Amino acid sequence: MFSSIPDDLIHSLCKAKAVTVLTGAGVSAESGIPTFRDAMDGLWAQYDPMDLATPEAFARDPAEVTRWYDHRRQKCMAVRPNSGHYALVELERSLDEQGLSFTLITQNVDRLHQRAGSQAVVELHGSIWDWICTCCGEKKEEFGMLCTEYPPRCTCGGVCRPGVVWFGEMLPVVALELSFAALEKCDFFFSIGTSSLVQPASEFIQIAGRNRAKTVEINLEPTPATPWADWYIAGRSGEILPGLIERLSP
Ligand code: BV8
Ligand code: ZN
Repeated sequence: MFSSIPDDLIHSLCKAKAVTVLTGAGVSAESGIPTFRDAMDGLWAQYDPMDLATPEAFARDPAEVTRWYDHRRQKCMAVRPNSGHYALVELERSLDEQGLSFTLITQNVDRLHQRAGSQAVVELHGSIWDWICTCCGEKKEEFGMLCTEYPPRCTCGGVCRPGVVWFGEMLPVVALELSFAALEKCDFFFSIGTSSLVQPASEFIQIAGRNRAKTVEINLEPTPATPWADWYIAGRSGEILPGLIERLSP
């Protein structure tokens, strides 16, 4: 179970004109996708994601890195969005209906938010379903398709890499611009299911707070973001979010 949702949080959210949400791997955990800090399973248990999710790892062994991503893609294909994803779809719908603003910034690459029906999604770290040719730069989205060769090849013959942002790589400019605009505009900010250890997403709650937004963190455990949260609710997002969104409906 989780700690209860404070009335003043509900009152503040009901008055919000622009809501920005940041999600991390914890939001997909209840769908069955291991978080970055969970031990990887089976064949990959002895690997540290922080080592594999780097340009150096791909340069060293593109076949191994693309096998790892294909293994994760299989997991993503086998699971469904959970009640936390759907609660965020409901929040977006109700704000849209009132002509109010909603932006969902996700660090996740699994596209479960979009599969649940979220529309205004900013993929800060790209998508595990995209392949980008390292030679001609062509980007292909192959949702639901697994690799037949490792690494996959482009029609130009070039080697393809996963369409995600690796550690040490710059974030997509458009995703960053959309994120900072949403942080500037929002008067209510959620940080949900993230350890708040990876920059620049880990600074978003501070930016929102400095822009006078009310901030809430929903996470299994406290994080470096917790001191910046007006409210911290410990628990599972799949349990907390539906109850929270339900209390908004008149
Ligand atoms: C950048 C895509 C400018 C790939 C990811 C030194 C050298 C080089 C770089 C750096 C450096 N020091 C700092 C940096 C910057 C670096 C960084 O922050 N490193 C950290 C590790 C210190 N950042 C970058 O490199 C970024 N680029 O800054 O560019 C630059 C460039 C060069 C040098 C300096 C600066 C790019 C970062 C993007 C990396 N790519 N993903 C892939 O997926 O394979 S990051 C990846 O890990 C995820 O996308 C996510 O962002 C992160 C994991 O974080 P979380 O999502 O928070 O997941 P985690 O498992 O950690 O936590 C889950 C939480 O949920 C837990 O707290 C848990 O308690 C909770 N939870 C679990 N279940 C539930 C739950 N909560 C609620 N309900 C539940 N049911
Ligand atoms: Zn190509």
